[in-house]
Amino acid sequence: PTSCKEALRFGLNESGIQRIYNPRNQQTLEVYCDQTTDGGGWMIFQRRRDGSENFYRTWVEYQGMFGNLGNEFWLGNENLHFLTGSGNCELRIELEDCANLTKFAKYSSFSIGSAWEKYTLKVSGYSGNAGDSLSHHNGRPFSTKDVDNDSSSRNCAVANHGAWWYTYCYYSNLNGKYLKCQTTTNRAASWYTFHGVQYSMKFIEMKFRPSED
Ligand SMILES: [Ca+2]
Repeated sequence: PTSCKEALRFGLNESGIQRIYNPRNQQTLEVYCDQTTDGGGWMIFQRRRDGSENFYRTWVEYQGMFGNLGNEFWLGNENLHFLTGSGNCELRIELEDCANLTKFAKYSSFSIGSAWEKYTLKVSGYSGNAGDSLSHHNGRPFSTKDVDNDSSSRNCAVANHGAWWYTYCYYSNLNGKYLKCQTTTNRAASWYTFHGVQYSMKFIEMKFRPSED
């Protein structure tokens, strides 16, 4: 399969690690598929759940994959570009707060640009109950602590301990610091329209799937 959605169609309907064909290098790529949420077929590209993984990383590290697919990880900007850049994808973000309240944000259109385009985020078509804290970042290039592409005179990635499509600086910071239940720092892995920009989410998952066959 070339996607978790295609894997689902092939009958691979259990969530977990799946090998797919990666158009980037014509080789197989291990990914984590969510085959149950909202119809399934989602390829997870980011998860935070216990703070065990370091997300305060460099541009080169974010280009590749880091972490553990079974726990916390980033699938890598190169993979994201090649898996989302060629067609229409939907984006879904799961969030859970420290009172175990879960919410989600869904976008009907999502893609990540090439390295040449600095992995620019294209996102639109919000629905869900977490509020829209990502459209603000539409059209923005990716920034890391060592590559400042934000629109602030400061370095947003350093100031907010993350890596994101920062403006000046953010409405969401999901690669920020994992500080379970802490609510007093701009470094937190936060989603403004859920609990403000200083609230570190307990659980985060970011996932996409092709929007049509
Ligand atoms: Ca700056």
